[in-house]
Amino acid sequence: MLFKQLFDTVSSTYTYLLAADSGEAVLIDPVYEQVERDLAVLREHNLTLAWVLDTHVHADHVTGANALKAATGTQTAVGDGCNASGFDHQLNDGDELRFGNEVIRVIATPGHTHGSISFAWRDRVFTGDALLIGGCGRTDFQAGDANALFNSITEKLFALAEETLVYPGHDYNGRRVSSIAEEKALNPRLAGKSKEEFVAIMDGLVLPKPKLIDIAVPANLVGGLA
Ligand SMILES: N[C@@H](CCC(=O)N[C@@H](CS)C(=O)NCC(=O)O)C(=O)O
Ligand SMILES: [Fe+2]
Repeated sequence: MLFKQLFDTVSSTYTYLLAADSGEAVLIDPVYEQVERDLAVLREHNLTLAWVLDTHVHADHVTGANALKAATGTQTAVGDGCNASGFDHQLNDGDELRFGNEVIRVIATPGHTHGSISFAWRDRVFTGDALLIGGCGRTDFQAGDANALFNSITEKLFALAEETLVYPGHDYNGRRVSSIAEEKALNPRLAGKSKEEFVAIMDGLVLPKPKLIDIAVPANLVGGLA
């Protein structure tokens, strides 16, 4: 097994590389500008890219899905609820993805966007922007819904084993990994908060829109630039 957490400094995005002993690999949330880096890592470790998985239609960067597909012939997939047309597969809650002797389980975690999903693998979960370290994705665009996000986090993600490692889609403060126990106890938006309090926090956020949103969302609905 091989696992790597890769980072794009421009968008503060984490891309995850998972590989089975057979050499079949998965990339979660690749960034278009980092495709050459990702291909180099695959070559370096003699890996075959089996899947590119996007946790959602990103608003802040263009996905590397189509470019990686053009370069390697990989299959691409995104959440069914994203209504994205450019991917090979649309994923739903409970779906299982296989690579070598490894299995990834899809967990529907809507709220940051309508189609946001998380991926559970071994002792870890890749939460996209549903659950961030000490925070969560904003809910003010792409059919975001703070009520739905609260349910996704508290009923789906917090139901995972306490020791499950949480690998987020972004971190803007240099943090790399957390755990379900840590987020339950310490996440300021969630620890000891009712749904009403969480929704009030999310409604009260005043955030500028992502700089690339008008480029990224249309591109990502068709799998990104080729
Ligand atoms: N400054 C960044 C903002 C990125 C942003 O809004 N990120 C979304 C995820 S797509 C988010 O939920 N951020 C959480 C936060 O800023 O609290 C940009 O312009 O791209
Ligand atoms: Fe996002």
